[in-house]
Amino acid sequence: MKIVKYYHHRGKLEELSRRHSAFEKIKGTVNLGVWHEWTDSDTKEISCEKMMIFVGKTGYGKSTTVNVISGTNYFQTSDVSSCTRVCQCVDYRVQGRYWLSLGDLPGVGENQVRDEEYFKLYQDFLGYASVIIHVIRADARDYSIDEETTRRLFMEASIKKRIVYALGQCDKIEPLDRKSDPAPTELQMQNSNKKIAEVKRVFSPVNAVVPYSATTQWNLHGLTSEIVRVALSLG
Ligand SMILES: Nc1nc2c(ncn2[C@@H]2O[C@H](COP(=O)(O)OP(=O)(O)O)[C@@H](O)[C@H]2O)c(=O)[nH]1
Ligand SMILES: [Mg+2]
Repeated sequence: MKIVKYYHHRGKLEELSRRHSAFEKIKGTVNLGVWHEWTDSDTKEISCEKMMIFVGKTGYGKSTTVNVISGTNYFQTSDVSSCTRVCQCVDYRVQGRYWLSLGDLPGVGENQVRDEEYFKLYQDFLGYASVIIHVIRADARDYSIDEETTRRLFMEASIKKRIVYALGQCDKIEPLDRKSDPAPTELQMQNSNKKIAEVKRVFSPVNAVVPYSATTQWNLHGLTSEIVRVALSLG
């Protein structure tokens, strides 16, 4: 299996943990658990990685989420067309040759031919990823493509326990509110909790379903904490 990723940035873990303190916990773990070996095709340098990949339907906010978590603008985002054709990453050095990598994969649900290509791409990355963040949209009513993704790729117990369901775009949950405070109102919270219950019923997740908004950054820390928790719980 040959998988290809392009990195936009290689920095230090501190860059990330300054923004989201949960990532600090990765620091002392280089001698523990599973790290995947990776050979850079250009430099032939061998590194050990924990990779966290973002998957899901196109337009759900995967690229926006990686941008706001990393505090970068490397990942192109779009309302109209999917921008990502390969796995694009930002990498952070934990220590020595140990790296943490955040990867943005193309979104499915654009058209059938492309979906087949992307499901294959997801499959190739699944064995390699420490955490799989399946982005679902809080204001979506139809989960058919998300269910198909789950049915085709995420049924095995060893994969299921690595998935975090990220319930994105919570700022769009009804009833919409124009106030400047990013925190959802009481009524939005109630509807968000109903959505979480629905996602749990449809997908039977092993780990938490985390509501958040990439645009307002509401509960982004909740999301990064759960991602790191899953990464460390699996070693
Ligand atoms: N209101 C709102 N819009 C968002 C949020 N996250 C992403 N978007 C918008 O949704 C569109 C698609 O986002 P993108 O990151 O390109 O989705 P991707 O195809 O899953 O990578 C863009 O116009 C984003 O600005 C969010 O949390 N709230
Ligand atoms: Mg994208």
